[in-house]
Amino acid sequence: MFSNKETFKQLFQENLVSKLGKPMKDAQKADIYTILSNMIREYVGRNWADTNQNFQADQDKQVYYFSMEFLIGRLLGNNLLNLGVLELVREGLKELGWDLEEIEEEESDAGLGNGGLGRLAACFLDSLASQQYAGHGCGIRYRYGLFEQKIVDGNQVELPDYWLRNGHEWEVRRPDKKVEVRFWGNVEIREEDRELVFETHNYEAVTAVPYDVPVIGYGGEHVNTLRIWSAESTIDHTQLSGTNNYYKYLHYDRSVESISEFLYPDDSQYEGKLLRLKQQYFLCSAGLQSILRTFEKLELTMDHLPEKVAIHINDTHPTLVIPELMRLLIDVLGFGWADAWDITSRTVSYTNHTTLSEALEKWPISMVKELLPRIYMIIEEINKQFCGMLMKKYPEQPEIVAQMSIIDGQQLKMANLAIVGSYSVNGVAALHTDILKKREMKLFYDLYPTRFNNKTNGITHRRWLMHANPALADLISETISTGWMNDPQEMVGILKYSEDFGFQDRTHAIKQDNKLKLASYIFEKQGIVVDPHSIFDVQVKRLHGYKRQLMNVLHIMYLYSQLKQNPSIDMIPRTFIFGAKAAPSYSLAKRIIKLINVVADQVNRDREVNQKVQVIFLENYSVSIAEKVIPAADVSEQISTASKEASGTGNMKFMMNGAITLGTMDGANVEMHEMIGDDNMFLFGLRSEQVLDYYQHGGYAVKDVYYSDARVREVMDQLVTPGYFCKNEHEFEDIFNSIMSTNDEYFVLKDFASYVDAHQKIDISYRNSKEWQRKSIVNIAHSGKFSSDYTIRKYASEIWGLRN
Ligand code: NBG
Repeated sequence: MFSNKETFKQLFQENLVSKLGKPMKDAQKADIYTILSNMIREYVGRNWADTNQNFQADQDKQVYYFSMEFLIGRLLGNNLLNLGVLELVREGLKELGWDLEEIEEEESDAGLGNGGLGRLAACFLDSLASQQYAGHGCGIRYRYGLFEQKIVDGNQVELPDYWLRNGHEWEVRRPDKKVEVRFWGNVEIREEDRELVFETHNYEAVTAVPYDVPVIGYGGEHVNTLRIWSAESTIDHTQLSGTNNYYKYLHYDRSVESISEFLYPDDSQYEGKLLRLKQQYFLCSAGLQSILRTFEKLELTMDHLPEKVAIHINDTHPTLVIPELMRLLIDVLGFGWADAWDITSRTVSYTNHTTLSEALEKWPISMVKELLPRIYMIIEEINKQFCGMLMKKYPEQPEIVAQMSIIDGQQLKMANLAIVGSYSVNGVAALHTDILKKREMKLFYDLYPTRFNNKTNGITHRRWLMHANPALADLISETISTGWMNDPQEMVGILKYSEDFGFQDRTHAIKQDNKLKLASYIFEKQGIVVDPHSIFDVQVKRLHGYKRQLMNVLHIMYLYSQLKQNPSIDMIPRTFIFGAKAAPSYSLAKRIIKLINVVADQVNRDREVNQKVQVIFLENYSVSIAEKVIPAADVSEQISTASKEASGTGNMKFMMNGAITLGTMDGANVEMHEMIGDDNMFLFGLRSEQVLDYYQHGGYAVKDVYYSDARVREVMDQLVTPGYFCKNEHEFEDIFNSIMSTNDEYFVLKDFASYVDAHQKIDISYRNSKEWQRKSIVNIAHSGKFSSDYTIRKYASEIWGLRN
């Protein structure tokens, strides 16, 4: 179908007529998008079916990646790329009068995730399929993705993100594969043939209907599945009679549908809602039932499950797979406890993504007991046996048993359950794993030393370089040939050109072109003309205290006041670009968004200053905006308080696109530094051991810094003094207090001086264009190591035991 441009064009036009009844001249952009994506889905249908057939025939071990979030973004461009027909289609469409990039804009972003954790899951799917692993995603088909952010008067306003408005061309509804998930009820325990039998009565049944999305691997032959579940009511409409029943039914129907209604907009903050618990169990139960069904086709006994199936849980959100698998094995399939536990704990593995205590999930016991009575009984039993073992091991230390217990007073600690019930626990960067082992999870590490391991995150170079920055990808291929596409570490081959002026000029020209494109996007969206020759200094990520967007904006306020005092300061013009969503309930984060916007407004309007500094807040940061902004960045701000950012993945995307990191020694920045050294990034701030030491001793004396550093005092005071940035002293008072009265939890003031210095180094370094380009090339050259292809290979061999 895509064998050459002419057949593509012809088929495309035929499809347009047969599917939409339109000739080419009447077609709209949306029609072009619909037809094109439809054609691709049909085209991959065969390989999709073949991939599944082969799995069955070869009895390959399958991995199922359970995640409450898959931030997949748009699929059209990437699917064309992976199928190897991107250029053919681009040219074919052009001849038909359409621009592929504009058509891509027609697709709504599937925003089924919050940030790094969800995007990681999406990169992993791409790497699994592209390396022909049998690895599938298991998630929820939320009707509303992460909220759409509007900025109104500088404030974040959240609107529903109805991403399914125009349908989702990539999915296939599979009603034949539906399963039932049960909530509430009461458990009856009986004895039958001297065995205990558990039966739940008076439960509420919900139908889980899967929608399958093909995950097309690079080369197009291998197609895995992302299966996302939707909740539907179970009652047969025809059985309803009488008004009362009708209203009862409506009520039930609403409550069922709400299960897959929306994604919780929290990032690193725990939302303890009943509905969220329902969502988690819904995913676990539906996903597991469908896995067992597939496994049964192999006609092996269940004790072979761990040889044929690996279930991975992305953070603790899907931890209920552990008791749910126990339930299915014991109550449905008749296994005894010990065998069921053996199978379960050899099947499940777990990734931890954070050490922030507010993000560690804990559920109220009363809620779990009521909503999932049988599951709760199983968790209680797991805990009883686990604590029994601990008491024998630590007879004199009840405090250790108490700390490790899964049930803690009135709460269920999900991380403890996840560790106890799985055979592998991994952190997402070397430093993070180290902190888990030595501090946060030390007791568990002492108990199960071989269970813990590190898997540094990665990003798919196909989306983040080949698709987002095709000119750079072409230049690399032209220079070292195309081997890097399948083995991205080959990109180190461009190192030898890092001092070649011709090569430098070309990378520079590509960056410049990307900056121009971003500048026109900004103009189109916000009517602001930015200087494409200024340094594009970018911080895009979720808004959170520890990520320290506040430090960034305080530095801009400092620059502003310097420029007001002396408008002729010699500095390279700088455009500071932000993009960030705040959890709707995180009020301090929302105040910081307001502050950024107020500062932006003041700076951009001030003619004395705006030739040198401009500030842009990109509304509604999303995967597709990331694809525009990252290739255009000169400086990548990765400035979290050391020890707080588990890994970061944005840092890797920027590096791959030649931006230089301004960062702390945190998360994966540490591993970037190991490869490229001090010369090729701008490091500043406290190290993680220092931060952790301070925490142990109650923090540092914030007032000392405030009183001793006049720059700090000036910008802090501006937060509570009417003037350039605030209308009245209360407007940003809570931000001021968040630092001064919580003892600056995130060390914003403590790191401020070294952050200012680092910015000055950037200014000096950028003046030497050759030197800057050299640094940029070194970054690109070494970024291949962060391709998620390698990360996935490690998961596959060291955790899942998959063959490739
Ligand atoms: C996030 C971390 C990031 C990390 C991603 C992916 C959560 C709970 N954690 O540092 O904050 O890069 O996970 O591992 O979202």
